[in-house]
Amino acid sequence: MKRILKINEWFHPDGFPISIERREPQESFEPHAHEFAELVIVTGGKCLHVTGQDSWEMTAGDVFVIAGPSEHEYRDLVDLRLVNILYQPNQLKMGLFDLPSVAGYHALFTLEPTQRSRQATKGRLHLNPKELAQITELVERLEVELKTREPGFGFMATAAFMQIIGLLSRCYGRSPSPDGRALLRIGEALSHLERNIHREVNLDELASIAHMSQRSFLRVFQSATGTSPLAWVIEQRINRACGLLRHTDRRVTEIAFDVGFNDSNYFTRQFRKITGFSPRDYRMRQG
Ligand code: RM4
Ligand code: NI
Repeated sequence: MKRILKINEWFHPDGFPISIERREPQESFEPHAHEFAELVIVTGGKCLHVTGQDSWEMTAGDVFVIAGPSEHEYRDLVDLRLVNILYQPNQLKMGLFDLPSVAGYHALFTLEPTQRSRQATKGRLHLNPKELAQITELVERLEVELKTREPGFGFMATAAFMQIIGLLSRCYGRSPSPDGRALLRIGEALSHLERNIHREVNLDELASIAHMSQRSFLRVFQSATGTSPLAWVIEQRINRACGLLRHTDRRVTEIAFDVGFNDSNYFTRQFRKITGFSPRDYRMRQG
């Protein structure tokens, strides 16, 4: 049976959703998956990183995210050093403000990890020494907050974490690897969808942003996200609707229009399909 690392074993009992595990060096570790997401920053040495059927060599500067049910393992370790930032994505507002308009954010935090859970995918982000030094400094700040846990640490730690993901998302945009560029182009399309979530965006528009034919765009999109552009948009809209149902007292029909639907019955059907509840029941349970 495969080992799954549990939230209650790897996070502080106070429930704060970010935690750091430094491995200097990383010892060999059996194949495992996590109940949380893991942002891995390789700071030194090398090894063979095995995910599913495939493996690749990783070295200092490599950064990748393991999320969802993906299994991984390190083999042939040669003085490997890394920092694991463990986080619970559902407990954090990851895509705050304009972060979703940064293509690298989608590529690193959603596209690579979902692709990796279905097929072996090498991490494409490789930091240069200057970038690695900047990230290391932010990681140290995060670490101090998590260690001292002084009043306000939750806020300060979250701020440092956000700076880390923001900077990494930007670095991804400078990623020269060809595979990385292909994912970035899908990331650009996702940014565009996100910015225009209130209107219908057509396939033609998306394909031209991604510099692909409509056919290859659909294929690459499906392989990177596991879903179609339309389904992706609906899911984003329903996510937003969930937030509005929880945090405002706007009426369901108003919310349907707020998030970009122009038919509230259709909204209710899609909402039930994705969450399992009607918008009203959802609000009652969450409230
Ligand atoms: C291990 C190894 C694993 C990570 C745990 C938290 O040493 O780095 O990948 O999931 O730590
Ligand atoms: Ni792990």
